[in-house]
Amino acid sequence: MRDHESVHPPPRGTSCLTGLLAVAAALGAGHLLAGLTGSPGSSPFLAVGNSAIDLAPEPVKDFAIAAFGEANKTALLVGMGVVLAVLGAAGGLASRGGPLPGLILVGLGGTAGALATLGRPDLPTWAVAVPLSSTVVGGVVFALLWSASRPRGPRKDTGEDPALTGTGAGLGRRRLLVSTGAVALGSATATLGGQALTGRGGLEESRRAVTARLPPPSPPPGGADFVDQGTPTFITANDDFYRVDTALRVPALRAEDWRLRVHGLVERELSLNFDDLLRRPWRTETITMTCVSNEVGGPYVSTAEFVGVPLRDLLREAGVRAGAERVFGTSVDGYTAATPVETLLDPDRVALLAFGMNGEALPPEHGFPVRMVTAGLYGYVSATKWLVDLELTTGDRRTYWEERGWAERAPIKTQSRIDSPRGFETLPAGRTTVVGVAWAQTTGIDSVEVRVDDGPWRPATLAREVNPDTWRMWRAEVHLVPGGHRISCRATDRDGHTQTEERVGTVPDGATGWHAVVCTAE
Ligand SMILES: Nc1nc2c(c(=O)[nH]1)N[C@H]1C(S)=C(S)[C@@H](COP(=O)(O)O)O[C@H]1N2
Ligand SMILES: [Mo]
Repeated sequence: MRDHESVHPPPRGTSCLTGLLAVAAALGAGHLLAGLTGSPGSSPFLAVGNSAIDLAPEPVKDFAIAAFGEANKTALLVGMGVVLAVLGAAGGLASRGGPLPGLILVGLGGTAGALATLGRPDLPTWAVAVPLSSTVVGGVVFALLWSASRPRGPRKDTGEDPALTGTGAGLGRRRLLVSTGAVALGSATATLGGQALTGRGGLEESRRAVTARLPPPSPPPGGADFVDQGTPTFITANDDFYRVDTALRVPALRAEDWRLRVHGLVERELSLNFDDLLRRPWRTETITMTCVSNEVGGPYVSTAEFVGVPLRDLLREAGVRAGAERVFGTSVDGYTAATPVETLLDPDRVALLAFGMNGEALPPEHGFPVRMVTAGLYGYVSATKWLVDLELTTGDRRTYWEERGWAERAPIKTQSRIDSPRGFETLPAGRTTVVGVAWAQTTGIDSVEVRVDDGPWRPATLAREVNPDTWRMWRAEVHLVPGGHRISCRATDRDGHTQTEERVGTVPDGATGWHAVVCTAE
């Protein structure tokens, strides 16, 4: 039989498609299996993406945050999609002479998926079965499509072109069409099925039930912002609240399934479920949170009214033993952060195990069902989301960000930002109003000053102070003669410390420098 057949390499487009579809089938199958086994993080696409985030060198992460802002995860997913598509197509092309290169590529991809899964702290070891199975699916699909893509026709020496004539070729094309269509449809269905299974099932219901138990949000404090002139609103709506985390897929943890363990250097270990937590006295606290990755003038600062149980109460209930220096928190996705014990025990410090945010249960992206919030410390040492474990420790265990070069102690630095005019805006010459925000959590803002070019510093008018843990809006009238100008601002906190002009970057413990905008008056 074989003697009378000759096998011709398929058109290049078909070869590319074969590789692409094998990748799609493998990832689709993995996504579906991850959903079926209830371990969404083992979906090969997500596991590799998460490992990429964890392994990315610090400058790459900084670049991603700076270039894509809060869309950095979408950018990563799209980038991975493009890379995988190119690899799949290349594997298909390389396999025109025989299926081995493509199969090797599938195997390499599977190895990457397996390693990524094994490396995730939040996944059980058995989850490695998910990328392994999807590798098998990818390999089988590739082999089938590869053989279907070989047009079989009469031997070449008959002089006939099998691509143009012969019923064998026609049948082959139909077979190819049907199998590629089936694989494409199957992959898409599996991906959507996985998406549905790993999705927000039951999460919104759980959030609604929590929201129903919360007091209504306080009315926004009057006189605390200059929204009409261009500052943010004093309270940041949940949808507008900045978001920074390492979670490619937002953990879906229902309040009903949540448990918190408090252990380590304590007299009595605590293990609480959500109802246990809500039985303790709550407080409502308005706090301005800030990310250490916020550049001078940057957007990673927002304010919300949080509802939660003071961490101090829980720590005292557990009984802090001598030698405990840090409260080491772990999130359900394996992220870790540590806060000094003395800060959390300080009666003057606002620090909550929060479950409410602006009158609602925490949104999933902001840590539902329970997160920490601590006034005055950057988020990466004080605000662990999806919190499930608190261990009182001595100082020797490193956290996620400490392993990546960030400081152990990270009080928020006094800062101010100009919100209007915007950089490079053109304004009418003459009087103009400059507005912005300033923050010095726990201390409070004493004054903000503004200057045009190298002119004298002039005091800004401050909006009402709501509490020293929140930002403070300010405004100032300036006079602009026609031409280009540079408007700068600086804040002084109640400790009498004025922001330094010295520009330092965000690593390792937060940026400093004066914010300035360049604009033109005509
Ligand atoms: N589980 C988890 N919690 C986390 C993080 C994270 O990556 N994972 N990032 C921290 C950082 S760096 C900051 S600034 C705050 C941001 O909280 P937000 O996204 O609700 O604004 O969350 C903190 N909590
Ligand atoms: Mo952060």
